[in-house]
Amino acid sequence: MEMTLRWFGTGFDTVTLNQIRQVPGVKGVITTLYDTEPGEAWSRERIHALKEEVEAAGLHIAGIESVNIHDAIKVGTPDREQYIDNYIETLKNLGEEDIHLVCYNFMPVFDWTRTELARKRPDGSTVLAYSQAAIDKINPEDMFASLSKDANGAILPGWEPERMEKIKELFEMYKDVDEEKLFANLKYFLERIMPVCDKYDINMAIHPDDPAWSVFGLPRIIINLENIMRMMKMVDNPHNGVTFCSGSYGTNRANDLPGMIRALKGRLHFAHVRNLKFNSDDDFEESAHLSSDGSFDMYEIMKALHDIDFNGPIRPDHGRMIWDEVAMPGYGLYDRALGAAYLNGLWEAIEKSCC
Ligand SMILES: [Mn+2]
Repeated sequence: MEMTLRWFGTGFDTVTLNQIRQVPGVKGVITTLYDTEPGEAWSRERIHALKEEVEAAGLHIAGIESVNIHDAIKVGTPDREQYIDNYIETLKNLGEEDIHLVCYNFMPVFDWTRTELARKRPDGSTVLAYSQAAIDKINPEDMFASLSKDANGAILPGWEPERMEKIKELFEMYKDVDEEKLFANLKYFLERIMPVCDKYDINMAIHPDDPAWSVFGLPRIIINLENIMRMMKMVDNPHNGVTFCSGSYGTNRANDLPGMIRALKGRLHFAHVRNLKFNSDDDFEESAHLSSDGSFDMYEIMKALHDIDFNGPIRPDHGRMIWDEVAMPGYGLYDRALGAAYLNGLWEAIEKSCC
């Protein structure tokens, strides 16, 4: 595995490339062109400039998170053809710049959903949290306003203000899209992009829906092993793979995380590893990465990745906000750096004790 950190780009991230370079064991970043719209083709020039900027800091681009999917593709409207063509153009340009990993998601309307961005923990740190009781009380149109007040001025990925202005329209667009339709539209998209992925050896890594169940009555499909297997079988190409995100699949306590990892050998292209602390089955908060601070056994998760000879990029995921840092919720430097050091420590111990 290769330890990386997510970086949103100059002007969008409070964390600098020089700071990332000082995190022990981190040589790569997972990044994006944060100011592009879903559906827009990324020019080779812009990708090249991003690559040069990262490399000038002594790092490299280990993958892209995300190239977002336009709603027309998820809904399956006739104008999807143009947006898929644009996506293919982006993949071709990434491939020509020697970038071979793309994370994306296929979630309708909302990306990840949390009800709090700064829940206070007993040690004074703040974390993202989710409570089903709070969701049940809220009107989806008010979600954005309730979250943005705690965002520290950051634009949250998937929660861009211009997108949230159109929220009613978006719900209307998705009104006839059920799980079967969403699967069919994902299949159509994947079949269209696989030739360019084959040509440039690009691994597509779908990110799970977060939380891993239906929210506000919208369909969610990338939620458990059964559905992932269906997704991989329907377009059976090794480039059609997954991002294993422990914090997203782990929201559903029925998901056996190490077991899922072992079942995904060969198709698991990217890993997000973080811990959650459950207060009840439908109330959880993000904790420090350490096993003892949350509900997951992080050793078993890393051991499963080791067992399948995982050699792709891995990154610590959302961190707590600690030491008075002001940053995008989940994406401060300090706690993610602690997470990276801890995960690297687990890996070294597993490696030296196993074989
Ligand atoms: Mn994730």
